[in-house]
Amino acid sequence: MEKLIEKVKRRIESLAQELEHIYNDYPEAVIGEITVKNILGGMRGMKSLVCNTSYVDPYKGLFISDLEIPDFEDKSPEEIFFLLVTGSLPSVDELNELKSEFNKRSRVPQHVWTTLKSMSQTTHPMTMFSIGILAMEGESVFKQKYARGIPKSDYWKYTLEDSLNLIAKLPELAAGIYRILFMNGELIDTSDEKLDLAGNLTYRLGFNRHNPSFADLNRLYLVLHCDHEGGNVSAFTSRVVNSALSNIYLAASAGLNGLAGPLHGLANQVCLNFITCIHDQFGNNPTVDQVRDFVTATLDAGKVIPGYGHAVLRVTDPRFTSFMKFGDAHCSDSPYLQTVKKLFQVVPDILRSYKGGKVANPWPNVDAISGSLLYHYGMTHYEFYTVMFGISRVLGFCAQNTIARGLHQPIIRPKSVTTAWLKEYLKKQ
Ligand code: FAM
Repeated sequence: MEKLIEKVKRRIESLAQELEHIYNDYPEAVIGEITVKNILGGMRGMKSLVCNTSYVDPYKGLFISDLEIPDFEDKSPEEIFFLLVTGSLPSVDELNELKSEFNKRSRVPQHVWTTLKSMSQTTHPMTMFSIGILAMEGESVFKQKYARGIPKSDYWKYTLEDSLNLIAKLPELAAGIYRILFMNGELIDTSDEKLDLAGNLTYRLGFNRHNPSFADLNRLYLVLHCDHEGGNVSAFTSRVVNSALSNIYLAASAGLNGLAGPLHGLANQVCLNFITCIHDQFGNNPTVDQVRDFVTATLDAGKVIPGYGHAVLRVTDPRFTSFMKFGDAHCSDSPYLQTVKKLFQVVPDILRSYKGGKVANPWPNVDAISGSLLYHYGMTHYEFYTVMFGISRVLGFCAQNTIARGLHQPIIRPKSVTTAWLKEYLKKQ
C-alpha cells in the first residue's frame, strides 16, 4: 500500500502548507456573519468547516476534486475511495493494489456474526450495520497505537489503516445482515473468489451475479452515495466523533446512526414505501392526476414528500439524473420507475407553492429514485436500502477523517448559548 500511503501523505502535506499560509496571512479574516436565523435554523449555510474530499455546488451538485458526477459515474468504489483520499484517480497498478488489499482484509470476524444473529429479527438493518461496525472496534489499530503513545503526525496513518480494514469488510457485513434478516440467516461464502467491493456485495447478497446490470447498479450505488462534503448530518457526526480521537469504527458507526434518520439516508426506504402506498391505492400504473392527489393528501396530513428537497442543492440532484439514466437504459418498463417519473412531473410544482414558497428546493434528491431500481432487480426488502447507502458513505467518512487527522484538526466544539443569553445580547443591539 506504499503508493496510496505516499499519495495521502503528499496530499496532507500540501493541504497543511496551504492552510498554514491562509492562517498566517488572514488570521482574522471574516468568512461570514452568524445570524439568529442561522443558530435557530440548524446552522444552515454557515461556513464553519473545511472539507477537501468533496464539495456540493448548489446548482451543479457533487464534485470530487474537480470531477462532477458524469465524469466519475462509471468508476468503481475503489477508484472513488482513492480519489476522495488522495485527490486523484489511481493508475491501473494502484487500483489493482487497492483491490487486492481490500480483498485480503475482507473477512468479518466470527464473533460479529454471533452478536448479529443473537439480535431480534425485528431489528432495523441500519441498527445491525452500526452495531456490526461497533463490534469490530476492538480491532482498531489506531486505538492500540494511541494507547501505547504515538506522535500526532502518525494519527492519519493508523486512521487510514483502520479505514482500509473497515471498508474491506463492509460488503460481507452488509450482505450478511441482509441474509440474516431476510434469507433465513444463510450466509454466502466467497473465500475462494477474488472479488472487488461491488462484486463481493452482489455475490454475497445472493442475487444473480451473472446479471451484469444488477452488478452494475450495485457499483453505481456504491459510487454515487460516497460523500457529500462535510456538513451533512452523517459526515459531520462522524467528523465530530473522530475529532475526539475516537477511532474510525466509532466514528463510522456514529455517522451511520445519523444516516438512519428519515430526513437523511432513510429517505430512500421511505420513498419506496411511498410509491408502494400509491400502487396499493391506485394500482401499479397510476395516472398523473392520482399521483398528484396522493402527494397533496400527504402534505395535508403534515408529512414531507420523501426524496424531495435538500439543504444545499437548488436543482435536481445530479445523482438522481445519473440513476434515471441507468433506469432508462436497463429497466424503463419498471412500474416503480414509471411512478418515480410521474412524481417528478408533479411534485416540484406542488412544493413551489407549498407553505407560501417556503420550500427552498422543490427538486428531487438521490433518494427519490435509488430504491425503485433496487426494487426492480428483486431487492424488495426496502428496509435494507439505507444500508446500501451507508456502505458507500463510509468511504467518505474514512477519507474525511484521515485527512482531518493528517491536518491535526482540533476537537470540534462550537459554543452554544442559552435563550436568556440570546435575549440579553439582542436587547443590547
Ligand atoms: N416535503 C414537504 N415539505 C418540505 C419538503 C418536502 N420534501 N422539503 C422541505 N420542506 C419544508 C420543511 O419541512 C420546512 O418546513 P417547516 O419550516 O414548516 O418545518 C420548509 O419546507 C423549509 O425547509 P427547507 O429549508 O426547504 O429544507 P431544509 O434544509 O430544512 O431540509 C430536507 C432539507 C432534505 C430535510 C427537507 O427538504 C426534507 O425533509 N425532505 C424530505 C426528506 C428527504 O428527502 N431527505 C433526504 C435528503 C437527502 F438528500 C439525503 O440526505 N439523503
